[in-house]
Amino acid sequence: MAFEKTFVMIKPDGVHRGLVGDILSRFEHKGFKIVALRMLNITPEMAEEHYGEHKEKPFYKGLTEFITAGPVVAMVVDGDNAITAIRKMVGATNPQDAVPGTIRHDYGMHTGRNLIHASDAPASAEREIPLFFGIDQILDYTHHSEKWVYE
Ligand code: 3AN
Repeated sequence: MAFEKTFVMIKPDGVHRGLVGDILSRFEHKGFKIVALRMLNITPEMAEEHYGEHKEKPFYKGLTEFITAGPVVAMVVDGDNAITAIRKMVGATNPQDAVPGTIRHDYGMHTGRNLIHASDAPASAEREIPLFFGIDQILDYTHHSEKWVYE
């Protein structure tokens, strides 16, 4: 098994549409462990740091306006192969290309309202987690049902 931590963020559209509980429960029901969770407003500086790689793209301005337009729910999710597995649960960037059963397909319509962010690689998770959480905010505990999730 390859246990790893990934950064996940429910964007302002997910919060305003009342989907926080539904999205969180998908990760819980799958068997992932939430080890850090906070609600916050993203500042323009944080948006620039988080989405810095897209700075030259035409959608950058709209993206930073959107992500700072309301509260987000940030979390660290832990589990076997978590980065790849959660990207699969999230689905393609454009909800219209996302496969049924994924979060973006099931709840979304357009790329600029695609509800959720999840780290796309170990290097991204390592960069993104410290932008939102201090080391003492990431909890180390054993899930009581671990032996019923992992063989
Ligand atoms: P993903 O979130 O699927 O990893 P990225 O990293 O390519 O996608 O893009 C980050 C975010 O930028 C997306 N979640 C989406 O909100 C926005 N974005 C990406 N491509 C476009 C686009 N062509 N038009 C508008 N927004 C976009």
